Amino acid sequence: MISVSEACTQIDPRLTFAVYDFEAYLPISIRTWVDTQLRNLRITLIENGILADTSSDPSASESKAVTDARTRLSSAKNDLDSQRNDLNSRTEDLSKDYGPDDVFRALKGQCISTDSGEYTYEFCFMERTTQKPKKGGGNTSMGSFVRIDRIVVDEDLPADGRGLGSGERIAMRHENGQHCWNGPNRSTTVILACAEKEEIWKVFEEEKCVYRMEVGTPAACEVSTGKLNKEGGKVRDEL
Ligand code: MAN
Repeated sequence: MISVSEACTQIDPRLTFAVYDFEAYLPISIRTWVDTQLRNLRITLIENGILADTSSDPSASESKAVTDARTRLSSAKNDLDSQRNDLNSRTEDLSKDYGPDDVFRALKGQCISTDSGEYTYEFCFMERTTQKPKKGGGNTSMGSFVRIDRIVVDEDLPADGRGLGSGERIAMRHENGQHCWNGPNRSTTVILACAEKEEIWKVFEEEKCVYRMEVGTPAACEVSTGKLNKEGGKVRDEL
């Protein structure tokens, strides 16, 4: 049993002096009654979050109301942090070049692949190019997307239309892929031309670990039907 003065101290330290002498003069039955009342009062105060519950953890010095408020504050802070991160990544994304009129934004992360020679090649729009040996083994990075350029090509267009043709084309540069033994870090230029659907037409290794992919996409049709002209490009649209 805690003494009346101890119980009072836990409720309010200023009560110690007031009850210290008084308690000694009380008959035991009344002391027990006062003690029970104080216990009940203490329990009520703890249950209502006004007083800290130090019975199981003597070092606890916060009331439930304060602990609850602290938990709410910490969760609001986490929420704010995640919204800030989200805003930062959206702001960063808005400043990225997704091509004329952002035509490649909708394709971001879409991947297409084809087999060529000993490898399967994959191109993920606005992200990366990779090479994977057909007979098994891990992926080799052929570069991460860095920027969109325009290059002039001059090639015969195959009868099926699946080729670059000639004129100015969008080129997506991918750099800093896996280091090539005795050579550079792998890099890839993906050249885009108009097609009915996304597909890789050809893959070349122009020099050791420097790759070129020719890719068809409807997004390149939008670009070649005037958007480049508006910006002063000299497109000869032969598709
Ligand atoms: C791998 C592939 C090839 C490349 C060689 C260079 O075999 O990535 O494309 O030419 O490594 O050692």
